[in-house]
Amino acid sequence: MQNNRLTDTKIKKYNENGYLSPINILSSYEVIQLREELNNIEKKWPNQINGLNRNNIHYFSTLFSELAHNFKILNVVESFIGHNILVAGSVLFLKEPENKGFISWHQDGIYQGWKPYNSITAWIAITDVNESNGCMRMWPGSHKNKFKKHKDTFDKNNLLTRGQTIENVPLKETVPIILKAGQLSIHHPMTVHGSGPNLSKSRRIGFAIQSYIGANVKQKNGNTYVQLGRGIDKYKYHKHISKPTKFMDKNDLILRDKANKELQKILYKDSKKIGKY
Ligand SMILES: O=C(O)CCC(=O)C(=O)O
Repeated sequence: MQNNRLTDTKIKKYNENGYLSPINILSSYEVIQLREELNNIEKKWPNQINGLNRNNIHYFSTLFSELAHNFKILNVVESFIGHNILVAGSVLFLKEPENKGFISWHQDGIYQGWKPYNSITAWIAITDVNESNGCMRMWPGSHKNKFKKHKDTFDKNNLLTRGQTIENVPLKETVPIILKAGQLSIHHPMTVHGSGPNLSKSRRIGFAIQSYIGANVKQKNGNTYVQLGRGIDKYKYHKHISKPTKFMDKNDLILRDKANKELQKILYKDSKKIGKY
């Protein structure tokens, strides 16, 4: 990798498997800063990152905003969705120690409303992640077979919005995504993936930019707010917002609330019920 640009072999691997990992992004100092930022927010404003508010922390945390706009991540993402990149959302995937919370087998693109599917999820490990603390597992090649049927379960331990689940995934074919804190894993919107509970004694934290989209991508189920990640947006399909300039700015929080309400409408379109997130 040169200047964090992926080699042709790596690009081929992503196209074959529908995911790529691990990719080194952050130093241990940067990871510690992010964890401290989270601890601070949780201590003083826990409701700002709970439930629906696990979405879009990068609207009001300058540190997480910098992460969503990290040039190394953008260099990776550019190889797959092109130079004109929009940051269209983020999610904190936090698993408490010895907790039943899990993520069922699913494909990200099914309820996101993007068209065309020129998008990518970038998942950054904020702690080490492994099989005992509930790392993601990917089903290689599953992105080539379009969308599969998802059943909404609303299981109380499921950390997905609707508890949407694909049945009969061949577990033996799935691969654990083991990462050191600061490493990145990326996946295609049609790649089947999920993760088990955290059986360990410490937290597992992931931050997903979900998603980076190409400027040519429309939202067919509602409104999405975006930030320009790189390049230009000649299409202007979405409302552009600025990056935060200070921590916990009131106006940025108001904007984040609006964005999350719009996101909820999209993710629960045609659902009989609204879940926790
Ligand atoms: O954090 C996890 O275990 C799963 C996250 C996920 O499903 C995603 O980023 O698409």
